[in-house]
Amino acid sequence: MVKRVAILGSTGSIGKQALEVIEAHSESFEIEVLTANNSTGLLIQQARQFLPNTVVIGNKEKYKEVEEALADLPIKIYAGEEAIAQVVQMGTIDVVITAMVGFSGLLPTVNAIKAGKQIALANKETLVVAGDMITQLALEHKVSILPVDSEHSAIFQCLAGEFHNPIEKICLTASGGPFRGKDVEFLRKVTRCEALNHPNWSMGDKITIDSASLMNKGLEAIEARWLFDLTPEQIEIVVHPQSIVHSLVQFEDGSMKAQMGLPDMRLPIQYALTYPGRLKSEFPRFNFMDYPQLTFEKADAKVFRNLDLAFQAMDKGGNMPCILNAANEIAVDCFLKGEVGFVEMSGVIEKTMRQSTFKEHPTFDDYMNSNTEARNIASGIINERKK
Ligand code: MN3
Repeated sequence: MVKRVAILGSTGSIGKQALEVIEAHSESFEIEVLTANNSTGLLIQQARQFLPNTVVIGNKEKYKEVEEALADLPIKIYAGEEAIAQVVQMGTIDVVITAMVGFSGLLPTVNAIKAGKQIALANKETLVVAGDMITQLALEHKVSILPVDSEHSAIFQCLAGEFHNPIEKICLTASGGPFRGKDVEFLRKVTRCEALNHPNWSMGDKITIDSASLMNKGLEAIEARWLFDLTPEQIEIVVHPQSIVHSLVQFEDGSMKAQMGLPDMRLPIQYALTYPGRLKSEFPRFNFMDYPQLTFEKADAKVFRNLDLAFQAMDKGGNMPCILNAANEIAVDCFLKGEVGFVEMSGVIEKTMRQSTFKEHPTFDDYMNSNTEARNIASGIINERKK
């Protein structure tokens, strides 16, 4: 059976790699929907190649450009964030790959779950912000959320066939990013360019900065908590600079299972699309002789304070991870614009967490409001520093 796929964020790093996977297995997949925020050139090119039923451009000002470029093809074209949140409900979609960046992934994911679509989740922020609500909703609508994030895919793969066996703990591996082993003094002088230079993975700007600051691992811990129904105490972070062991599960008998492979996002993307099966791939294979040493070390949460802040937010629960995420999105955005230093980002996030309104049992509207409030507070803190 051919699976009909919608890719939200098709011009980003995950979106492009998802299209590579689909192109290599055109007998198994068909593209129904492609969406992008701003990258019209690539979106148009992708639409011409994959001939989806529908294309959505997030930025409404770019509607005409896309419409004119695809006028000779029978493709429906819409614009705006509301349209992205609506098209996921189309009857012809089987699975939605959520590969957009940040909080904007929340509403389309909620709608897709309500419409009974399978979710291949690449937008971790959705679970960070509202994991309780999303997992509950998925349960109600009998929808599976299949992880695309490599660490979570690793755990998911280790859990195959282990349904009734409780997890004792998981180890999320982290590459440590470009600043592994550095001290705070070093981090103070870090530039945008240095932070964007990740040793093992080639990814979008936001997640690359998050990886350098270890916020990515903090967000992933929260993501894992919801995906695998864990307590914060069951989640351990281990730095593994070679990025070959993608994560581990430890069961109650002490046995540990790990999933390994070269760092290549196409593999977890493909597994999310083919689960529970696997499809043959041409991806490069791992060779032990190329990696005579796989090493593991402790994450330095004193230097990389974001990791600590993320665990604090997870422990606190309620809307605190939503606040953390909003403050981080602003901090990263401002760091990329040169408005705040690398180390200062943690200060902005910590202050925002202290100043925002805490809700223990947030509703959907609470999350929306909380996101807006935390963004305003974080922006205010950064503006204050500039004076
Ligand atoms: Mn990851």
